[in-house]
Amino acid sequence: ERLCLATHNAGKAREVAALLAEHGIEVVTAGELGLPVPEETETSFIGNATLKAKAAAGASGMVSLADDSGFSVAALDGAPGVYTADWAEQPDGSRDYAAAMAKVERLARHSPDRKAWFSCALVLAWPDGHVEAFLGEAPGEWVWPPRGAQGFGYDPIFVPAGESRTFAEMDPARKHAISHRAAAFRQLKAACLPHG
Ligand code: ITT
Repeated sequence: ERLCLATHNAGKAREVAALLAEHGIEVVTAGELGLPVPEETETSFIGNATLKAKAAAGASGMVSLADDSGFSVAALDGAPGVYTADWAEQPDGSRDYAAAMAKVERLARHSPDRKAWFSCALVLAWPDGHVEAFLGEAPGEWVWPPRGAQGFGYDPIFVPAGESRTFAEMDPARKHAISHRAAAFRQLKAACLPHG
């Protein structure tokens, strides 16, 4: 079985590929296939994941899986949320996550409320237009300064509920057991992957 992974983000691709590999599913990414990057015009994780999965299924003719995810801070009314990647975007198109994390700290440091969460929408799209959508969350707190070098994106400033280490301080297997991506994947698995 081969699936198109509708992402151009290497960190995500690594995590989703690892989750799928346990089920014997091989992936090829939209980046590897040279598919165009669709513009994310929706205002929800599910909306953007649907748009990316459908675009990849249409262009590749393969069953395609998209991940739209983000980081939310309670004191910022859920920002950056669907704009999590945009907060890291530089004028030259590259991404600076140290700057994005510093922006979170600058805007949220005055609030005693440190609650934060990651969200992950996973959408599977078939070439015939059928879609299945799943949403997972990981609750926790944001911390400052950033800690750890594993993972990607905003992992160095997020400590999941009940843990003392940031996602970036955990080994990948631990993050995979408790992450927003793992929560969404468990639902996808229950609904779509053959059992036994
Ligand atoms: P694709 O659309 O090509 O998949 P993207 O990076 O643009 O890649 P999103 O629009 O979904 O993806 O943006 C997600 C943002 O949230 C991005 O900046 C990530 O770094 C961040 N993010 C998502 N999951 C994360 C995780 O598990 N740990 C840390 N940061 C994460």
